Amino acid sequence: MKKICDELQKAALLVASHKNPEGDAIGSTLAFYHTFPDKKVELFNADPVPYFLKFLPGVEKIRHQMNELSGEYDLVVIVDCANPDRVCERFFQQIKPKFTINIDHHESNSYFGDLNLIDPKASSTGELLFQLFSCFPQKINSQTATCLYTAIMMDTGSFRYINTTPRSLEIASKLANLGADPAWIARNVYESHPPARLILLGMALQTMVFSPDGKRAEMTLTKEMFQKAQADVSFSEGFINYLTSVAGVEVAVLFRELDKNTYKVSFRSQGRVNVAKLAEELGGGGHFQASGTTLKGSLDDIKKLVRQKVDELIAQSKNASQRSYSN
Ligand SMILES: [Mn+2]
Repeated sequence: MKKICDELQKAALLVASHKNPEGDAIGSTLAFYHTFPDKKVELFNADPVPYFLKFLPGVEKIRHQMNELSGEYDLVVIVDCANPDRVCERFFQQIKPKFTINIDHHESNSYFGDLNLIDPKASSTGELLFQLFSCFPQKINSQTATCLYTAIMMDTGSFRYINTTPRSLEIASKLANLGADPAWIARNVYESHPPARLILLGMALQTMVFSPDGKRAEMTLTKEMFQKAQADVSFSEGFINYLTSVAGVEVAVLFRELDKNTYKVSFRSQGRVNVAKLAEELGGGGHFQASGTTLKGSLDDIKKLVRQKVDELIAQSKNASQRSYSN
């Protein structure tokens, strides 16, 4: 952390995070912008900012096309990315940074930076950044606090998942003291949806399937449903949580059509089954309680494979005790 703090003081920065961004990716990216108001800080994300994060201060500063970036960078900071191609294809080939700092909390991180700050026990990258920014003499300002609070709130599912620790709660409390407004942030993230989101949710709920023992639950979203509801991908954020809200469900699965015969498969665990392991077996990655992968093939074949893998894992985890996050 000390070494990273020293490097951060030296040069202009380019900060980037993973495509298809959520609160931790965008909040962590923006936090750098607000932490160094007197220095050139450029921000990049390959995909647009989802509507429920547009309230965050500074979102308009994020560039989305690589040709909008000024080119030569001495120092690039990558946040919340387990590996470099999560940023986007050809990012590193095109940018060729002289020095890369990698800050993340994914267990599967490949340590691709010249300096790596990786802590799988941290709830979020936002939590790590709070600790990092505490190295600087200046106080964390209210914009940074808002961005970091949003990052932690979203990655802990509003302080409900097993990554909600005394430390993450303590940091959230400190951020509230530094100017983050929890009620205002929650209203913007969770209660500012367009009606089309509920139309899409209605369609998704009709596709619900439970396994006979009720431990596996799934839902399917097709491109046709998005068209009918006039919704884009960001409208389905959080749908999978409706499945884990059902008593007895251990693993929830959401199949989302990306293209003909290509599906994004997302997993959520109620906390007993490690879905990071599941996603890795299927070529993806993520966290103990939230993970995903992309699979090719017919929807029927994909469902068959996924159901078998999920059921196996649930059976294997039969005697596993509740995972303690501090282990
Ligand atoms: Mn994260």
